[in-house]
Amino acid sequence: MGPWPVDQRGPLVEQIAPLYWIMFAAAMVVFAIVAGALIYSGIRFRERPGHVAQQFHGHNLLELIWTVVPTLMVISFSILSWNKLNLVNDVSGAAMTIQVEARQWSWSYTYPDQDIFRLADGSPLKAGTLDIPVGQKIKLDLTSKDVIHSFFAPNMGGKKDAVPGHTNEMWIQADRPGTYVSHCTEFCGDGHADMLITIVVHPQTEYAAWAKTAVTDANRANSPETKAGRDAFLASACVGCHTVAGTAASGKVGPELTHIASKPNIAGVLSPVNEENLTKWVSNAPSIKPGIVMPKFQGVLSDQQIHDIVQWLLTLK
Ligand code: HEC
Ligand SMILES: [Cu+2]
Repeated sequence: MGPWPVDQRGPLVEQIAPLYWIMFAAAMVVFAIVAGALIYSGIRFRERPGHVAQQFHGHNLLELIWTVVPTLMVISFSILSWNKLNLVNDVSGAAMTIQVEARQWSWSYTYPDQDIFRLADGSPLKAGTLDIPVGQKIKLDLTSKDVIHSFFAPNMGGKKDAVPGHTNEMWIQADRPGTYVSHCTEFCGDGHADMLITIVVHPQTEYAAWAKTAVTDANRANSPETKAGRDAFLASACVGCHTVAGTAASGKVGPELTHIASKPNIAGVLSPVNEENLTKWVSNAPSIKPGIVMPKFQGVLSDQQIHDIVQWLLTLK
């Protein structure tokens, strides 16, 4: 996918892009005039043998021009932006609302309380990617658990901050299926660079099938017997590095763990994938594979927590 101003994939960004180009062109014109005038006067009026550098004070016409012109520009940009902002804020008529929660350093999306998103325990589906159907207006309710983050869907919509204790509304709509990867756009700490936003746009006819798979994955990952392990996993650093489909874990640093229990080995070095080996790995991966970025969790998590996490991983077949 190209940069959003030249690769527009939805009605909202089609409205925003022309304004971007107007402002960009105006900025280029101002830059050319200012830089041109600077270079011209530097050469023309400089001090040189037989020439004293000229001094100017109180040139009324010039001062008038460089006060009035920028003022008019700022006023017109404000009016034009205000106009587009109204469009970004206009969430009326959305087909559905998805709750978006940011935390250091991942996003989680809670789908509406509707039958197709309902898990076995009655709660709505919560996932680490934003999956939407093509051609529909989707409202997003943005909030944050810790610090201020910013949600940006460049090729199909606007950008808004996710602020703790507050809900911001925006909407997105895509007119072509595909996977769109964007990024948190508010510096939010160490892991900011890894805080990706993944939006998957499904063809209308395949959306229900996606929801069904996602709910099945989530039910499996959500089983009451292994809930303690799942909760411990989701509350620890694991989520920042690993993805488990059907949960809020969407890290991209390490391999996906959605089907870890069906793998032939752990990280290519420990086999089979059983309780003993997983416990060794999670407790102290660097001692097994030196130099690895996955830290040791012995002493960070309690033995009970590691045990619970391993029990849960074993159900991810
Ligand atoms: C800083 C990032 C990071 C964190 C935090 C982290 N991991 Fe990992 N993990 C990795 C990387 C990278 C690998 C791949 C290592 C390799 O193959 O060399 C890995 C591999 C694994 C594997 C083997 C995957 C496979 O496909 O073979 C498991 C299981 C695993 N991690 C579990 C966990 C658990 C459980 C936690 C939390 C307690 C955790 N990881 C935290 C980065 C991380
Ligand atoms: Cu962030």
